[in-house]
Amino acid sequence: MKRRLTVLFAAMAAGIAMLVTPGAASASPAPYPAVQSQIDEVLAETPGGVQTGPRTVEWNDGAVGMKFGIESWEDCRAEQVCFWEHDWFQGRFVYINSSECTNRTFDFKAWGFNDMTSSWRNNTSRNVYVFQHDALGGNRLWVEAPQQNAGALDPSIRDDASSFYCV
Ligand SMILES: [Ca+2]
Repeated sequence: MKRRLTVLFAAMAAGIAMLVTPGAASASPAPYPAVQSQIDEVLAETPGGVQTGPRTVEWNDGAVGMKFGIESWEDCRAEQVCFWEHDWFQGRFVYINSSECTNRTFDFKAWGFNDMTSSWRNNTSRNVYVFQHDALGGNRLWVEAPQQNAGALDPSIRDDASSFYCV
């Protein structure tokens, strides 16, 4: 948090400097330019998504969301099931509240996250069943027991998850 504030203050200072000297050379970059372009991409391909913060897109009134950049294990909150883009809970991740996912089927493509999961955390009391193709098709790739996680999926099942449900 402290580092983010430092970055923010630096950006604010740069902005003030530009106001004082309008002729100054190039503008300083936005704090998370790469993140915003990733968010724009996801919004373009997933109807119903709403950007609710500098690093957050939400669906279904916030019951499902995606966060981008500087993510970690702790970002998966209580009563959430989370799927990360990279090993060891890095990169963008999708989270879904347990009440939303229970006894419903979801396709990752609804959030621009098809075939992208490399690590996961199940921070709920539910079991989660993950499948290879849309609508629980293909092989069942793995089962997430309550309060379990996987930091690095086997290459045979990494980047293959397309749908899941929770019970
Ligand atoms: Ca797949």
